[in-house]
Amino acid sequence: MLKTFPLDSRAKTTALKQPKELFVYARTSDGKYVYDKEGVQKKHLLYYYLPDSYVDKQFDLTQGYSKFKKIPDEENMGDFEALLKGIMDYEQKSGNKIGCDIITFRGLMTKLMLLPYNLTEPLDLYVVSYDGQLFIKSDDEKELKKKSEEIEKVSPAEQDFRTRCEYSGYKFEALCTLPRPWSECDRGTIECRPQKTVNNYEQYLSMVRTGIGSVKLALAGEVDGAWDYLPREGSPLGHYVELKTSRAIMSPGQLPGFEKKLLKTWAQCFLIGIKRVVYGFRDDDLILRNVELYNTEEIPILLKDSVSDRPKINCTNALKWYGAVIQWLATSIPRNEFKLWKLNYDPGSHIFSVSEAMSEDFLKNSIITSEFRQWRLSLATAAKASST
Ligand code: 0WD
Ligand code: CA
Repeated sequence: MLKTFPLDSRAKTTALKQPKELFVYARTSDGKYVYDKEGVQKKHLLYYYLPDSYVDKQFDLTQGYSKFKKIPDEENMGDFEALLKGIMDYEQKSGNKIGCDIITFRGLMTKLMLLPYNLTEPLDLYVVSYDGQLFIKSDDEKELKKKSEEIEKVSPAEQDFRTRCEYSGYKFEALCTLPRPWSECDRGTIECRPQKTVNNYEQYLSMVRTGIGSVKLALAGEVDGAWDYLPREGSPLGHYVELKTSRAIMSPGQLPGFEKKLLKTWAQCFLIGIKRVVYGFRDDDLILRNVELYNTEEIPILLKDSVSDRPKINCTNALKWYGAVIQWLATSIPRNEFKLWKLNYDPGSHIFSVSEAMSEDFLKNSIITSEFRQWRLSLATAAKASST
């Protein structure tokens, strides 16, 4: 069975639910995952701190490049097993199943939301319908293949520059964050930051419940740090900050590229309720030149007068597409059966479709781990027993 969905579909209204954090988890520097809330918050959340005077120091964002502790690409795909463990842990503590229609990574929903702006790029996702919910994950094999093909296309010199750029992003994060709020850090911790070795193993992840139209989603996303502090009560989402680096804009010709990045950043933050973005602008030698703060809610206004056309950037339009496509997914894929589906966009034919994946039972079983299935079975049994 194949179902297609037109790319010009738009929802009439885009009623949004206020995002709410359900739980947090973290990936440690040795690639393991931890789930205890207190420990995760205490040990793994970073705090933003970069006074303006630091920016004048012209930090070299490639410093320490040779010591970069980089996680291999194949180990850095959206880790579904870890996400399911987090859900299980949360459900065991609360005694209830997460009430939502779709469970996935925020990054995948960013891609889906921006599909009308990336019509030359394929999108390959798996959807597993299980226990009344849709679990969406990336097709890791295809993602890795895309990545290695990208590398083959460019010269070794260009490849080296790209890896340095990637490093400079993580370096910027290391430079402008602290392991604890500023007031609790000693001078050494603050001043040693330029020398700190950089790794991209460590991640703080937040699972957020949100919704658009009548569809509820649980999205897991990486959070770079806290802008100010973590409140003892109330939602932490408004206190988080997203960190980015970009090439300093030196000519009007570079503006459309930045606008597209800003659109992506907006979607990324908007989806899980992150209110602030800090951009570090660097020159072609990867020297930090300028730092700027953006409020997520201001970005659509900034982009209203964007110079980019074909297609013209418009956050409301992206949101209306997202509302429509999410509604379609939630209603067109039956959820009462344990089944594997494929969600594809093909840039050649411009066809966006959902199809049943045949004879790939092992895959659906490996996506939804047996541990998770056992847990959900026991939850269903308990619910049945208490209702009779
Ligand atoms: O294809 C992959 N390797 C992906 C991995 C795609 C999407 C996610 N992930 C992983 C992330 O590493 C993380 O563990 O899934 C988890 C949750 O990610 P998310 O928040 O849903 O992902 P997204 O919003 O796409 O990206 C958040 C951050 C990125 O920050 P920037 O500021 O660059 O957007 O996750 C990292 C990156 O730090 N990240 C990646 N790092 C290396 N290769 C990649 C990637 N392809 N994608 C995301
Ligand atoms: Ca970031």
